[in-house]
Amino acid sequence: MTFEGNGRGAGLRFAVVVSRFNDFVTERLLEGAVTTLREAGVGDDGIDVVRVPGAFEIPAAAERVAEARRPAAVICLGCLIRGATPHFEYISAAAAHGITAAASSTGVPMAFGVLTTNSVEEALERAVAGDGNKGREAALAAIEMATLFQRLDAK
Ligand code: INI
Repeated sequence: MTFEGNGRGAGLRFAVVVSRFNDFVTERLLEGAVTTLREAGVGDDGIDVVRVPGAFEIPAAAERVAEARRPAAVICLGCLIRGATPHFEYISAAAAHGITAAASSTGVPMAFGVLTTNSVEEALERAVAGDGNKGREAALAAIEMATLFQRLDAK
């Protein structure tokens, strides 16, 4: 048998964990993600937005919202710009590993929409409206994984 997800989000609930650091970028990622969820048929009451200070805090909030609200998937959004912090590598690695661990410990799929870029320009390029927006890309991955897991769980 082949198992695959699809792009239909109607009736599902998603959580979006978004960090405020570099919010001139992350708010655009959030817009891309929410627009994509709505286009896929997710209702407004099916979208929980959880705000955290920075990318470092995303994994803990992603794990907590997954346990507390049992969404079909969690979409993680943040923005790290190299040079803005001497500990860029540490925070990037902590976010990536932490989100992976949160998905494993909760069984809830998590999409990685945390930008790690060399410049502000690179970050803005990935936060444009429409295709190319990494928040949109993460939302599409979250819908596909949520519907894939539904199929795998079906008796
Ligand atoms: N958080 C980010 O999301 N992006 C950054 O570029 C960044 N910089 O540059 O430092 C950043 N730092 C904050 C960090 O994520 C935590 O919020 C902070 O260390 C408190 O735990």
